[in-house]
Amino acid sequence: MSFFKKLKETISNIVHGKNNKEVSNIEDLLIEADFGIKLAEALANKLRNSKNIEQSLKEEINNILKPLIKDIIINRECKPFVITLCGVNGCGKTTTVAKLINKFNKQELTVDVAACDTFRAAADDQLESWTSKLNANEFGSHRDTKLYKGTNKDPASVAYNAITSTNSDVLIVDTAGRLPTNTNLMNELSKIYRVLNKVDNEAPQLNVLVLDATTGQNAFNQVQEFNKVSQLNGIILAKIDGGAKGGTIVNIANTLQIPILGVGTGEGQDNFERFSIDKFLEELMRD
Ligand SMILES: Nc1nc2c(ncn2[C@@H]2O[C@H](COP(=O)(O)OP(=O)(O)OP(=O)(O)O)[C@@H](O)[C@H]2O)c(=O)[nH]1
Ligand SMILES: [Mg+2]
Repeated sequence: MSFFKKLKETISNIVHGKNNKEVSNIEDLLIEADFGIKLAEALANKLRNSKNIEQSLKEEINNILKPLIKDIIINRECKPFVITLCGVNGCGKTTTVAKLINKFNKQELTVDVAACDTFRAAADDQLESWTSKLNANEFGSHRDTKLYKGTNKDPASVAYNAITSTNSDVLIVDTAGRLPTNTNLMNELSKIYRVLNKVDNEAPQLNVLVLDATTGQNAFNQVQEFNKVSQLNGIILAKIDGGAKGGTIVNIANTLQIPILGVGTGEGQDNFERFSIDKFLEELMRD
């Protein structure tokens, strides 16, 4: 049964039975829907005296999300404006690179990409097919004879070469997928940040975690662990077309207060939008 169906059932029991136990059922329901224990408790308490629980829940979620929904605004005075994308394997980073190049091109910004996923051989081809399609210059691919250092490229050296060589307005750094439990790979990521930061002490201007919106409770840990390596100042929710795990997203927003900078709505370069709270609530409350 969907979250909303269960919620409606519980609400109807409360309305008819005025049973206090049902209010704690709402808390359980919110926990079950991945809102996290603390937030579920806080929300259930707020809803306790509400005359219209469904409406109040929507308002509470709206209040949590609204201040965190932002667009990516490039500061044109800061050149290059560096955006790093990190996240677990397959979450949608490289596709997001393409979506961002496309978005910035429409704003008449020039974009370069640093191919810092040196882990997978196929990563090169995937990124290159996007950058050539979208006319973005790419640093560090195997066709980049000036910067390519053979196999076993150090991703931090690709990042260094890119930030010191680019003439573009924006530099997007694609990184390899990694699990936050893998210390070596997390150290490799922090080296990328350190190198960028050494060249420009404000870089990366945006440190974005790409999160697969369909990930359940584990998403909270992912965000928390990546945030420890280098403070995130944005989240992009990829694959929201696959159905978002609503509770987790509200819990992440509420607890970690990291801005949500957009959503991926498909596999194409145009499938990138501002996060819509209305659509999100509609999805969450769907029967
Ligand atoms: N439906 C849908 N699919 C997406 C979206 N974003 C990415 N994908 C698909 O998800 C798969 C993985 O996407 P990638 O962009 O390669 O993910 P990644 O994080 O770069 O993967 P690794 O580099 O291997 O860690 C691909 O098949 C993409 O087409 C999205 O917003 N919606
Ligand atoms: Mg990738």
